[in-house]
Formats: sequence, structure tokens, C-alpha cells
Amino acid sequence: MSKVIAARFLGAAASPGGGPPPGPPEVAIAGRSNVGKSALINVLVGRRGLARASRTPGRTRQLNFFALDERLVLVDLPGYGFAVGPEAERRAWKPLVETYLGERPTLRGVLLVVDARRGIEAEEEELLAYLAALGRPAAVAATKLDKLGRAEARRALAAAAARLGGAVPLIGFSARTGEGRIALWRVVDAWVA
Ligand SMILES: Nc1nc2c(ncn2[C@@H]2O[C@H](COP(=O)(O)OP(=O)(O)OP(=O)(O)O)[C@@H](O)[C@H]2O)c(=O)[nH]1
Ligand SMILES: [Mg+2]
Repeated sequence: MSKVIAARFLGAAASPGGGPPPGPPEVAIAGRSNVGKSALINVLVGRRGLARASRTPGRTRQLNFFALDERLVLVDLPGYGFAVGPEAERRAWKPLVETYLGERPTLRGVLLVVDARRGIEAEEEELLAYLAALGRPAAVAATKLDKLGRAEARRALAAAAARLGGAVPLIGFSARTGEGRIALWRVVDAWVA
């Protein structure tokens, strides 16, 4: 469904188990803080300000739900790895995200967004292992590919693929150029089919 007709903000979850009641199939977007999760959602959906529209200053540590044509819901997860912010907020991340990933009945897959320049690091491996233990399908989107030259991009993707060992699909992506958009949709469509 690479052509989305209607997209709207459905609601948010600020505490474990919160958010809109389960409805259509959901795909969650996870990744380090500031890696480009919201930008990726906007490009996937083809709506410039969608994932940002819900972003209330000081309230970004929540799950944001976006309904696409009432057939699919994308869930923008709060970023991890942020070193700033109140300690209580950082502690709240784990139960909030783990409750969602572990218990949401309509969750079909998780897109883990990584910076192509950083690749797969310990936190990403940890999250992928956690998802595998839960039996949740996952894929990795290596984004900001536009910041690398051709040869660098190829090397970075090869290194990430080697680290993943073929366990999950890897897609090179750029919110700036739109590269990888169709390949990402193919993964998402397969999950929700
Ligand atoms: N060049 C380039 N910049 C990008 C790309 N994706 C995101 N950015 C920039 O990276 C910054 C962070 O992007 P966001 O989409 O807000 O990142 P996020 O992961 O949603 O951040 P949090 O919600 O705070 O965790 C912004 O300044 C974006 O413009 C990309 O593919 N290429
Ligand atoms: Mg964001």
C-alpha cells in the first residue's frame, strides 16, 4: 500500500498498556533517539508533517499511533539511547516499550531504524534478540544513506548485513531521497497481508 489515501493521528500511549484499543494490524518503528524514525514514517506515508504533528514538546517519550486508510497502523516508538532528560523518563522507557512489544495483540512486525553510518550496535542487537525471543518479525532500515558516498554506503550495508547474519531483512533507506521506500513497503505489506 505504497499509496496512502488517508492518514491520521490515532492517539498516544504514555504509560504501559495505554493508547488506542487494538484495531487494524500494527507495525512499530523502533530505534535510537534522533535516528530518523519520524522522518521515515513521513516518507513511507507520503505526508510531510504526519509523525511530527503529534510531537508535543516534552512529551516525546510516548508511543504515537497513526492510522493509514484504517487498514494499517504505524506506531512511532519513543527513541532509546538518549542520555539527557529526567531520570524518571529514561526509566519509564523500558516498561512502556516492552509492554507494547510483548503484549500488543495486533502487532505484526517491528522496523528497527539504524543510522547507516553507525550500523548495528549493542543496543540494536539486544532489541533484535528481544524481538526474536518474543517471536516478533523484525526488519532493519539503515537510514540517512544520503549522507554516505556510494562506496561507503555499500560498505556500511555489507557490514550491517554481516552483523545481522541473514536473520532479518536489511533495507537501505533515505528520508531525503526516498531511496528504499518501495522495499520497506514490501516488508510491511508482507507482515500485514
Ligand atoms: N540527511 C538525512 N537526514 C535525516 C534523514 N532522516 C532523518 N533526518 C534528520 O535527522 C533528524 C532526526 O530525525 P527524526 O525523524 O526527528 O528522528 P526520530 O528518530 O524520530 O527522533 P526522536 O523522535 O526524537 O527519537 C532530523 O533533523 C531529520 O531531518 C535522512 O534520511 N537523511
Ligand atoms: Mg520521532
